[in-house]
Amino acid sequence: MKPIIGITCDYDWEKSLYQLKSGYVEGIIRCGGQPFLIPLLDMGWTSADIDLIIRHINGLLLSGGQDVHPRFFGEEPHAAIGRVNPYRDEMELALCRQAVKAGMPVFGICRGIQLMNIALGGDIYQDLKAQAGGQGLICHNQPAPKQHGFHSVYIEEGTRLRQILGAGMIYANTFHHQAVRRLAPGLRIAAKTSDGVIEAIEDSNHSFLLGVQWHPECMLEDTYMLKLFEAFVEASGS
Ligand SMILES: [Mn+2]
Repeated sequence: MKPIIGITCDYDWEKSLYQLKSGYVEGIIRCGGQPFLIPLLDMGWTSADIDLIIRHINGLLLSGGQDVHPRFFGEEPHAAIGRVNPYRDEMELALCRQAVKAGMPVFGICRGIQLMNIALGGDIYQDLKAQAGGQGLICHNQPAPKQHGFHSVYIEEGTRLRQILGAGMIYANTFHHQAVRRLAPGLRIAAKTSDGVIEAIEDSNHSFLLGVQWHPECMLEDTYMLKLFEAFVEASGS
C-alpha cells in the first residue's frame, strides 16, 4: 500500500484560501506516495484532532510559507519580520511534535525546517541580513527562476543527507530571509552554505527527520532533489 503523506497547507486569510504549490504534491506522487493535504483547522482544534491526523498518515511534510511568529521561541517580533500566521504556526508545531513523538518520518521544507527546529526547542534568525549580516552573507533570495540551483550547499560528512544524496555539494535554489540559528537538542547540522548559514538539519537517529532550507519541490527535474522525496516516501512506507 502507498504510504500516506500528510502535507501542511498555507492559508491566505485575505482571500480565505487554503493553498499549496503543486510541486509538493507532484514530488510525493512521483515517488510512490499518496498525498493527503492538511488544512489549518479552526481555532477550536484540540490535541485529539492532532492525534487523529497523525493516526491517518505515515509521513509528515511541513511545507513552505510565511515566517514563524517569534513568540514560539520567546522573542518579540524584529522590525524586519515578514508576514506571519500564528494560528498556522501553533497547529504545525503541535503536528510536528506529535509526529516526532510517534517516530514518524518528517520532512521540512523552507519554513518547514525552521518550524521543525522551533518545535523541538531551537530557534531561528528572524532576519538574516539584520541579525547575521556580520558573517558576510551570500544572496539567499535568488533573482533567478525558481527551479535554478542558485547557490552551492555543502553537505556534512557522516549525515543521513549525505547518504541520501551521495554528494558533498549540490546546487540549490534559495528564497529565504530567515534561517536556523540555535539547533534544537538532538538535531545536527547536515548542510551549510559558504557563509555559514545552516541549510539542512537532521536527527541521524530518527527514521527520517530532515529539514532543508531550499525548495526541492521546485526542482523535481534535478536528480538530487528527487532523491530527497524518494528517501522520505520510502522511509514513510517501511
Ligand atoms: Mn539559501
